[in-house]
Amino acid sequence: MGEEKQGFFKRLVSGLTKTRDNIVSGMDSIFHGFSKIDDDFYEELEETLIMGDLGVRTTEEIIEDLKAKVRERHIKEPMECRQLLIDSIKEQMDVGETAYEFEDRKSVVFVIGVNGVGKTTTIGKLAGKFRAERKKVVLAAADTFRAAAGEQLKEWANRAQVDMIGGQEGADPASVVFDAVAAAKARKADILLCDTAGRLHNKKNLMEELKKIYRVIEREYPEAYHETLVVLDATTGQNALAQAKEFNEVADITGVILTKMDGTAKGGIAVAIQAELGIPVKYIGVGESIDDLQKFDADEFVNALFYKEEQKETED
Ligand SMILES: Nc1nc2c(ncn2[C@@H]2O[C@H](COP(=O)(O)OP(=O)(O)O)[C@@H](O)[C@H]2O)c(=O)[nH]1
Ligand SMILES: [Mg+2]
Repeated sequence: MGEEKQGFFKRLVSGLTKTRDNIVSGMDSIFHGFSKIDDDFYEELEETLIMGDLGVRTTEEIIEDLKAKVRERHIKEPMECRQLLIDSIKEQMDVGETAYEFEDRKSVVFVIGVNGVGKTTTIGKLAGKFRAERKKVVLAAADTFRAAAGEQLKEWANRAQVDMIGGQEGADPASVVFDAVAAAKARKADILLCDTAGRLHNKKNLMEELKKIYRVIEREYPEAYHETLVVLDATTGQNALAQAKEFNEVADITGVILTKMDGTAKGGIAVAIQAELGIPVKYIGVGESIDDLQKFDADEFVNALFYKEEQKETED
């Protein structure tokens, strides 16, 4: 591992402490506590995975896969199931090539999600990241529902040193996007990031609003690549999964951003979301400051989750 990568991995490991305590400690005591692989063993594993927020459906698939592997390979020792289980979880999370294509293309990124999940903060972090990569970024404050929302995004725009296009409180979000597209074109921006209001309580409205905005983009900015990212608060566990499903019904979600992964024991929800919806988790939020956003890599995530201190010497 390169130094940078190792630092990143360590941060991931420490960020997942609570999730690891929640899932992996329980699992390791099952692996140690059972002397043979029987129904009770599988049942206890299943319970631990469900308690760890991996979701009922994903858990069942993981256990079935584990059983098949144990049969095929004539495994007898419960401890040998640890690695098999890790492999099964990784396979469940496989969504093919995770696309970060938009990062390298001229693109428009829509950020949606219910109130308080961390949309505005995440846009600020993304702006900071792209700006550090010397990309030209424009922000659109299309959350015109509250004046404070535009002011909050403006602060992030200043912090990240990028331009922001806003509108009056109550303005039509599509008209803000229209202005932002014009600005992005005029300034030859690489990425236009759009903040939206979190109103899911009226699905039909949201769908209509998004359609209207997409029409503006298609007409005014046909050369841009589209990305619609839904932001979910990891601390809400199963509720985050339910929100992802609802948003997926009204919009073509191309990715998920899981925020507040710092200090939650419910990080296992990343597995459930990716396995059940087949939509990649692209970034995770691990704090409130501008650098607290990481690219998500399922394999690395599972490795960090199952990381043991004694592995350290052999990997260094
Ligand atoms: N600990 C932590 N807090 C976060 C994270 N992302 C956002 N927040 C906090 O969540 C709260 C709501 O964020 P905001 O961006 O305003 O949510 P929005 O309503 O979806 O735009 C703020 O207090 C943020 O600082 C994260 O990754 N970790
Ligand atoms: Mg906001």
